[in-house]
Amino acid sequence: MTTDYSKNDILFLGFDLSTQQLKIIVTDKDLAPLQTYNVEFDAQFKEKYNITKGVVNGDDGEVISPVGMWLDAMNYVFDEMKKDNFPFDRVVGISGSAQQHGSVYWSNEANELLSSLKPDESLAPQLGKAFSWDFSPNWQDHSTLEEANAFHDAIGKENLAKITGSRVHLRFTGLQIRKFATRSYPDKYSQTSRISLVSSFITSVLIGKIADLEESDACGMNLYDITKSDYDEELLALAAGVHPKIDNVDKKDSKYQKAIDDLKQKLGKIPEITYEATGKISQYFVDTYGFSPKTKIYSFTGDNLATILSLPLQPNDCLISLGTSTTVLIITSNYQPSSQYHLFKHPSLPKHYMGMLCYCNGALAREKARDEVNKKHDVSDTKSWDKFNEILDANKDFNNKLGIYFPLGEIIPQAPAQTVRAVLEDNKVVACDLDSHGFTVDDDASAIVESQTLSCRLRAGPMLSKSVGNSEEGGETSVEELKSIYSKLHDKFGDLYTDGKKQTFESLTAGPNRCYYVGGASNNTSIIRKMGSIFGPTNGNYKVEIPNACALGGAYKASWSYECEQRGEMISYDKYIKKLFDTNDELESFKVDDKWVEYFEGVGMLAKMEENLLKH
Ligand code: XUL
Repeated sequence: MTTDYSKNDILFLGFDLSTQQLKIIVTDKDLAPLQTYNVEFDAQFKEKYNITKGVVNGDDGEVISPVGMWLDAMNYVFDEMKKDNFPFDRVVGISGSAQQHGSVYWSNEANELLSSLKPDESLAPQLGKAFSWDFSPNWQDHSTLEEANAFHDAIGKENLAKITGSRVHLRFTGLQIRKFATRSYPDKYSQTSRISLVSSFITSVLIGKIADLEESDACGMNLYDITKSDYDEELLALAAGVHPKIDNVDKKDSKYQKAIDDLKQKLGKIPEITYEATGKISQYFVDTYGFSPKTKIYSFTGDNLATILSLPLQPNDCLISLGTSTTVLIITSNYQPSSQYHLFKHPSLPKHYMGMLCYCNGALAREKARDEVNKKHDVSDTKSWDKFNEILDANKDFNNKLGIYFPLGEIIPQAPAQTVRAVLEDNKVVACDLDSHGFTVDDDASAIVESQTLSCRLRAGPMLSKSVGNSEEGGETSVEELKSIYSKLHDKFGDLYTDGKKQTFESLTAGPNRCYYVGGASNNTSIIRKMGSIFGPTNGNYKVEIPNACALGGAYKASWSYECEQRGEMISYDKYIKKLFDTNDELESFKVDDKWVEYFEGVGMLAKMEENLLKH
């Protein structure tokens, strides 16, 4: 379908380079999405690159993506746009997103090759020699257990989270670099002139020279000290394989500092978050596709970071993504790191962060509970949510029953697969089996949604702690009442700890500003109403559909940056993006009673249950 662009004097492009496809979205200056173009890697490049679902699976959990395939994908999508008579010359700004943590290894010839590309010829063959390795570790890679142990032993879990915003994760770039430099390809490492993240790799191709890393995406490396806004030298030593304790290299040995400086130079500097363009589009794209040479390229970022740019999110807002897994993204000015979640710098709001909670057990666990409910009630359509929802709707209040439903091993809290049910009896948390202590299969329906939500809400608490009492609508419980409820909770359960941290009055009583629900289960009204009543945002719950969130976030980053540049000053991103409330029909608000305070007992129960669970 051809789009009529005659009314659009200026256009923006947002890229999303994900594991299985490259998508480009076109937006106008009013943030309206006009058209999308994409290429599925398996559909076009399966044989050429020997991929399955966009990646090559190697031994020992190695998962890698061919870099040449990404270049082919860029040509493919731009060629499609050209066939569609897309007016490239109207594009004034481009930004976008890419899968996080992946790294690209450039050779010494890279800059020379990037800046002298011949028009009308494909990128991949021309840039064949620009890489010291033709692959990029994919975020699904789990071949770095050895490196994880090294980081862990040297720095410790909580300490690493404190410095870099995340504990050790197998996919994180620092570990991948250590594996590359010390174990898999030491030769190629020494032939590497620069290392990009996937996000800065595309920025580099578009501007025709190697671009700096983008600061928020750089927080996903386990190398960057977020509070100091600089690399952590000890972490660089680990990645470069010269750590005194782990690699037995003496700090006085000249090799030590040389290796650190060398890696620092390979990674390049990390400029702070900015609206300023990284550069103008390279001559190759001007000549091959007809872009204006004035087209600005604004730094690309990670896909999760771009997602938060696609919605009118403000500080203290939560975006709850209810897919196979559950992910909660939180906009916060509180740097409260924990080994249980991630913190990244916010890609467009200085002095703000994006918190990210990732749970493995989301939809699958709820589906299991639904199946059992349907079995008990002889529901003929075994996949129907009607009975489950009926139970959920009937149970508006907390009824002292919770469960830990982990059909898969869980990340938050880190625990093996298990199911634990418990009731509150005489102020004590009593573990029980099904059909004992009054805990029935029907109770699983409420207990699973309540427990999952409580876990998210609890972990979000410390990040939201400055938000108390900021309701636009008013009417929240008074501080005195809250204090008395909190002290009763304390009398009952004593000090409550989540992930080894005390749940304070502030962290418990802090509330989100707005909550947005996306993904499969957000279409289940009963589930999101229950979740909304526990999250208790002060300014409303919204269900949204954002099918192209990462690409859209990229396009909005471009249009915000462009407007800032026009005005010569930074416009606050949350104010800029607020106009989406007027233009986006997909933002559906729903009202539910705020039951959070009533769920304080649930907080106590869950904390005690997790304490016991983690002892296993
Ligand atoms: C985030 C992560 C994934 C990828 C997916 O930490 O690894 O969400 O970014 O593309």
